[in-house]
Amino acid sequence: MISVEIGVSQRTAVGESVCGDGYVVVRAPSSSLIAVIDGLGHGPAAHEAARKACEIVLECQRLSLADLLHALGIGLASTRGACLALVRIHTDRDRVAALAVGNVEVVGITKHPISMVPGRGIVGRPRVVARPAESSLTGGDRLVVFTDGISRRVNVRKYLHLPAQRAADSMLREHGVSHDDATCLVADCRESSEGSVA
Ligand SMILES: [Mn+2]
Repeated sequence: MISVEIGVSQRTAVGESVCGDGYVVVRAPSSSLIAVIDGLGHGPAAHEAARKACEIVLECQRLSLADLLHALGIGLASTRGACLALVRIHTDRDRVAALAVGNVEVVGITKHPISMVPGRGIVGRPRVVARPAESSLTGGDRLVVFTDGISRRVNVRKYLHLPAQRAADSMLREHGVSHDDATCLVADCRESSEGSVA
């Protein structure tokens, strides 16, 4: 059994009044579901795509990641579309499943590597290809999920000494780009005794 501590930092692109990125964290007794969404471009149309995606993740939270992605594809068809990452941490089985489509990165600083296969396409448009990756998790593992408003050059290991929220804040501050919405989510796993709340 593991427990998960999550920190999120988000910033709206300079000159915009609404954020085109969105995220959802759903905690259930045996798992935590994380979605980080980048509505295409920025501004109100991107915000609407991200908002709609968050709504669908909440509605369809019980689906497998592949089925959830399918539901998102249908639900976002009326919007501009989005890139996104979906991560499910099975706290009861010490496992993780993750998939990403487009420029939302999932980086694991984990004992057992997660072989992420970057998905192609834009969710909400035809021909999206994405395959969930799975791995084991253990106490001390960290997952970092970020949109392309954070420079890809960020060295996520540099922030390992910081707790989740401070790490997310620091990565955004030091590697956020001003011309795009930016979201950085950090999930830290800890060993926890049986029966405690994840
Ligand atoms: Mn973006």
